[in-house]
Parts: sequence; C-alpha cells; structure tokens
Amino acid sequence: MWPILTSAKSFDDRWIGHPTWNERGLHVRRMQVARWCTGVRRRQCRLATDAAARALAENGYVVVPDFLPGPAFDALRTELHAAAAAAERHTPIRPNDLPGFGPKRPAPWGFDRFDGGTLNRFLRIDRDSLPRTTAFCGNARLAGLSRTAVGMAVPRRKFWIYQTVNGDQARNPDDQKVLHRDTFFSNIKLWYFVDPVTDEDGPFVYVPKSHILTDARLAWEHEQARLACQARRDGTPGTGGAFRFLDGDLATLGLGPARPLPVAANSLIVADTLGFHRRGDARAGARRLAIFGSIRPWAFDPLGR
Ligand SMILES: O=C(O)CCC(=O)C(=O)O
Ligand SMILES: [Fe+2]
Repeated sequence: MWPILTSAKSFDDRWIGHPTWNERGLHVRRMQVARWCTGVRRRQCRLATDAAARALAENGYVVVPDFLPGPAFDALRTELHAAAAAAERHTPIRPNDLPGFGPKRPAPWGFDRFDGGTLNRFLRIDRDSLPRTTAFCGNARLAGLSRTAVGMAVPRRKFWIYQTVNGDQARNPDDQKVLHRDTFFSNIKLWYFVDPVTDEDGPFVYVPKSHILTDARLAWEHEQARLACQARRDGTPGTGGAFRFLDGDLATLGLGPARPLPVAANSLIVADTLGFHRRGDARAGARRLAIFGSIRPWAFDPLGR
C-alpha cells in the first residue's frame, strides 16, 4: 500500500489504481492531502510578495519580461549559444521516427530525449565553463517565486540548459503538445528564454487558474481516476497518470481557453504544472533555448526549504 504515500501517479500501480478505493475517492483525497502539505511548506518560507509572485499564485503561471539587466542578459545569452553550438558540433541534431516518450540518450555534455518528433536536449551546467549560467541558477528571485508556489526552491542540480527542437507533428506527434497536467500535486517548472519565442516556435501554453482545486476540478479528477482504473482493468493503455483532455473539458471546469505564451528574449516563465498546459504548436525545426529549472517535491513533504 505504500505507493499511495509516495508521489507515484500511475494508475498502473495496483494500489493507486485500486478500483474500489478510487470509487470511494482515493485519488481526490491524495490531491487534497498533497495540497495541504504544499500549504504547510509555504508557511515555513519567507514568501515573495511582488507582483510576479502574486500573479503566479493567482493564475498558476507568470511571465516576467526583461528578467535580467541588459548587459547580464547579453553575456548569458552568448554563453548559452556557445554551449548549444558546442553540443551540436559533437552531436548533430537529427529527426526521430520512434514514437512517444523516448529514452535518455546520454552524451558527454548531457542528454537528448525525444517526445515523438520533438527533441529535448539537456545540457549539464558546469560551474567552471558556464559561470554566468551557474550564477543564474542561484538567482534569489527565482528561489522566491518557487517557494511562494510550492514551499521549496529549485535546487541547483535541477537546472539545465534546455534546447527544444520541434519535429514534424504530422509525421511523429509530440504528446507534450496535448493539453495535460503533469501530476496530482503542485510542481514548478521554469524557463528563462534567451531568444524570442514566437507563436511558431512552440511557445509554452497554459490555462490560467487551472492550478486551483475547485469542486468542479476535483469532480473531474475523480472521474478521470475512475476511468483510469477501468482502463487498467480492461488492459487498455493509460496516460501514466498525467491526465489528458477531451474537447469541452475546460468549459465544464469553468476555465477559459488555453493561452499560448510567446515571449521576447530575456523573459522568464514560471508555472505550476498541476495546472493544464502543453507545448505549443510549432513549425518543424523551430527551436527554443532556455535555462530550465524544475521542482517536483515529494507530494506529502511537510518541510519547507
Ligand atoms: O515544453 C513545453 O513548453 C512544455 C512541455 C510540458 O508539458 C512539460 O514540460 O511539462
Ligand atoms: Fe507537462
């Protein structure tokens, strides 16, 4: 039974996907307890109170334009471009025909992983060769935003240089382009973009306020859990617990439309991926380059930090 007390989300697990317990509300109960724990952690932290922190709390995401002062931004962008170019010289970027969530492909500079045709390239942040990127990861404002949302800062080891290279969606679809939420409790993902991200570059897409566990949302979650248990019983493949959407779900939940978030260079996006989101549509070959950080705490961790 112990998986129930972990952050595990897959209904393939016999306890998490237990049909009777889920009829009785197990999944929703896990969400509520996890939400309570997020609140307990937050109360132990000094929370940011600026407009960005308030927007993040209210909407589940925030875009902060002009995040760094001009000269610091220029220097950081140069460092990131050089790192991405060096990785590409070593490991050229090629299309991928294998479907779905691909395996990690390690390289001396980090690793590649595909979502369908979309390449996710993660470059390790080496303290000696990437001093400006390293300094960015210690940015106090980032830590403040993350603590305000989930009662924990993003640890250094959870930062990467992250290049996304979009594939051809018609040829090999990328699952991350379907609206979803990552798991059943609040997490933070952040991207600091050093180049503009246009509507054609696969901008991050978020449904404002969808991180809030309203009664309607909990009812939807309960129904999804029931369906996931049924799928497990019938042996049909599920989504591993990252529930996907059907058309019309947003209106039923009283939520507005999903909002693409194209940004100028030097913009930060922070989002709670308990809210509904996806990777935006893109022209095949379009790239995004960012410093990426994420924190997915143990769902029931009571200790803020
Ligand atoms: O790459 C993106 O814009 C978002 C992808 C996504 O769904 C995620 O990272 O959880
Ligand atoms: Fe996601």
